[in-house]
Amino acid sequence: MLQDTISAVSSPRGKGGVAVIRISGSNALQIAERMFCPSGSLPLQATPRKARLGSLLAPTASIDWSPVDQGLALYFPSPASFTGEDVIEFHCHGGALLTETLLGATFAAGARPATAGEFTRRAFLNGKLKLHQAEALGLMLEAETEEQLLLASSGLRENSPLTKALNALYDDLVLLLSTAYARIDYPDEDLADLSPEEVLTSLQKISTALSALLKSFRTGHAVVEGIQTTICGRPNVGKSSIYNRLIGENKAIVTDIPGTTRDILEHTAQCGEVLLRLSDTAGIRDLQSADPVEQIGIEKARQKLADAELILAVFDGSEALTDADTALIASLKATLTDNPRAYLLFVLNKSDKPAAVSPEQLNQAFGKAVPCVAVSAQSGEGWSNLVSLIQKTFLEGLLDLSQNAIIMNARQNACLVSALEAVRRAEKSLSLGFTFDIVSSDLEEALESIRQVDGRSVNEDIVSSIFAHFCVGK
Ligand SMILES: Nc1nc2c(ncn2[C@@H]2O[C@H](COP(=O)(O)OP(=O)(O)OP(=O)(O)O)[C@@H](O)[C@H]2O)c(=O)[nH]1
Ligand SMILES: [Mg+2]
Repeated sequence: MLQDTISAVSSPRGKGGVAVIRISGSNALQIAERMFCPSGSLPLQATPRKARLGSLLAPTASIDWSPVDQGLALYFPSPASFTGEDVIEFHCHGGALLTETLLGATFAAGARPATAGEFTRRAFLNGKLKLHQAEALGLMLEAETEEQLLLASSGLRENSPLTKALNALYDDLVLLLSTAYARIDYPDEDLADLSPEEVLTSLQKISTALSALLKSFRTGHAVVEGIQTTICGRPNVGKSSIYNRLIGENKAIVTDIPGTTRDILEHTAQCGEVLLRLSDTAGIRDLQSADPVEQIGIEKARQKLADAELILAVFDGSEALTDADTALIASLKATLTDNPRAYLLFVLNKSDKPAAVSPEQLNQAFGKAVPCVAVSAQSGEGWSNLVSLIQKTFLEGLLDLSQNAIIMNARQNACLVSALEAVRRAEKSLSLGFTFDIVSSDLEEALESIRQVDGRSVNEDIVSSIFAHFCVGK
């Protein structure tokens, strides 16, 4: 499969100033010679990595191969190209029909249509990109926030903090394994390498590094996927006003009539460097005092709490706590038992008015201390405290996205969790005095998990699923 030559339009479809057609594979140059006539005497082959002006030819319905455009061609000989294969790029005028006609010409000259992500997949298979770098590239193409872009561009660098951290773990594990194997193969020899105590110290160093890396997933997840956030509270406390201020638009209806919001409203919001996937919900109160439509809304609000990662429990700080508030606080205790990953934050809204509730009262009702911020959704008072509390919680102090090694997806996280489990098993075996052959099988497992993160060893189905998310032409 890898020997065939693929082509695709690498710029977005539709009308544009310039379009880029990319060809990769062993016949790329031959195809370019069929469809590109360079100006000047030198053939394209003689000028690698240089933009050459010339005529672009294509067969049309009425005439055989003939010039259809003037454009540029670039020839990147293997292996110094994006895919590691011979690559040709044509830059033509960006007319939709013109681009399709030229793409058709590449097929007529021997290329086949590239599948989604196939150029990047070839780059990975030819060792030009590690798997986690390819994932960073995927994030770069999808990035909608500045933070996602920063994380992606850092992850894409050849010497990214994540690559360095993975390489260090890999090298340490290989060194330990070679020690273990030397001891298995030559048990009677007085080997000058690591003693069991030194191996244990190295294992502890590896597990500390793995734990630190795993902690960074909280940040990666907050930046890449966003935090599922549910705003809840009794009616009229200002949930929708908080939602509107967070998203920066007046999307939710705000009135002084309790029970205004019925359906769940959803939107993303950038909160400092954290992306929130926000849900505004119906005010939760005793079902008997709600009409049938509101009752459905209350049920939906409760369901939204079950899978939240962040719960903003809102209270009207200008009014004494009501029965509905205390009932909600009691139900939140049960919610956190069922959904322990949720992070609860109390928001005392309407701080522009005289305070009638204190954080201590809320803590007392809840039974333990919960972080609390006083804000006014109306005036914006206290807003920066809310943003920095959320940011501090989810970024774990890893604010420099370009400098810290940050795991950016669940696949990388799962591999590193397996690596840590295996290293911990090895530590335990060693401290219990087990032989090196037991320890080495755990170390092999840890090494295999690291190999899966960067793609040194990875299952074909996983590779296919990663590249299937890319667009055609990438
Ligand atoms: N003074 C003051 N009034 C506020 C503030 N936030 C919201 N309000 C007012 O409180 C009332 C209710 O606001 P909403 O945002 O609709 O409250 P809600 O919790 O979404 O209400 P339901 O959807 O009915 O559950 C409106 O009259 C708002 O203008 C605030 O910070 N200060
Ligand atoms: Mg509302």
